[in-house]
Amino acid sequence: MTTISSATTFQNRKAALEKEHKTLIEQKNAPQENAGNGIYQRYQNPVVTASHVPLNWRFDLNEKTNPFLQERIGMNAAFNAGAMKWNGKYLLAVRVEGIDRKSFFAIAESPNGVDNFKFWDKPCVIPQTEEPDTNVYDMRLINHEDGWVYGIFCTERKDPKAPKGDTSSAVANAGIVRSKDLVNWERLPDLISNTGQQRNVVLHPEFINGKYALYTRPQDGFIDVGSGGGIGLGYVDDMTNPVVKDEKIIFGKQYHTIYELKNGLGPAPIKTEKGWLHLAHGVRNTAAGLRYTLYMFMTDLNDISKVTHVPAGHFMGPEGIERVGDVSNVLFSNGWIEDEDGTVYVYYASSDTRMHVAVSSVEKLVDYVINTPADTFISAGSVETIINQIEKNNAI
Ligand code: M1P
Repeated sequence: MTTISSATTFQNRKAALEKEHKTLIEQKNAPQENAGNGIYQRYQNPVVTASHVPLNWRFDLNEKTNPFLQERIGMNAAFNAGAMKWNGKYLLAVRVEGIDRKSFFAIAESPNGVDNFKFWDKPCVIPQTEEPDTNVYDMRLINHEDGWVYGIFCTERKDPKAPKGDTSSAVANAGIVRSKDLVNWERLPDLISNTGQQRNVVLHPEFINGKYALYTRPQDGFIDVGSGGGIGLGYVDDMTNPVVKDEKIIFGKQYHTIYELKNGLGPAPIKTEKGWLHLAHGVRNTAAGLRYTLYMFMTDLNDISKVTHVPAGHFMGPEGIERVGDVSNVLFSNGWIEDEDGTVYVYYASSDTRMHVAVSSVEKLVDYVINTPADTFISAGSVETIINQIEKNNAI
């Protein structure tokens, strides 16, 4: 009987792991081969997964201390990434989740926006407030006109009011950091609002009447938005003292829609000649649990509280492999990039597990948002909308 020496095992395993990792990172991505819907084109491969996390984050690579080359720090998922173009590169601020259930942020960079995403050397170090975050996730990156890049994320801590023995109740709020280089992050105080817990908070990229404008999502509980909910809008005088004033719901949840149970804004909006383009997620309940889809809407260029266009239904819903993961039947997006030529890279996560990209353009998205029929909220209305289209087509 032959035995494999630990040295051989170590060296063989190291070579095999490095080869697998390189192949994964360097795998070319291409648009899916179908005619699609004319609005966006999904790409074939996920752009970032837990397996993209560098080997030296996961493995102790010292043969003396790890002779079997075991994975010491496992990664569970890589999803819900903020996005921005930075020095000509496409960056994702990925929510990486370890197998210890803790999420953290790490920047992955691609030369072309669709493949070759490589993580920077180390995960982001987020300074703590007086009360440490138990978990942080879903960072939105916003290049604000004040010259700072803001990262607004959800910070979660144990609910101090939870009854004894309740080890799962939590409180969610918006944590805020800012940076000039995306390496060194300055922590600002957490958001101060009077409307309960907060998640999916996003900073508008421009000042509005000299104030910072924040999209919010007030909620009564950690998961249930309760009587609260909807996408809110409020104003902050100074981000170093982020007290939200005049918070009003600009896009509420609505009966028998894809945002019946709750909704939340995705990335910061894109400015176009016709209005501000928004990407959001809507949640409805089903016998199989919650279903998260992405939807779009537009707000007025001069009054960002005024919703001007809302296409009916979802923009993207989970398909195929996207339907399966740690939290199945979920699409979530908190990052997109508008390129100089008007191309839009929509980065979306499926089922709280992996990141994908779909490619569109400002022109196509504006056409979609403005010219897609709106929801009539009743079946008879949907039939009327279809018949109108058939008759217009018959008249061509
Ligand atoms: O599990 C689905 C999503 O649930 C939450 O989003 P929301 O507050 O809108 O329901 C977040 O935890 C999000 O990270 C997660 O993807």
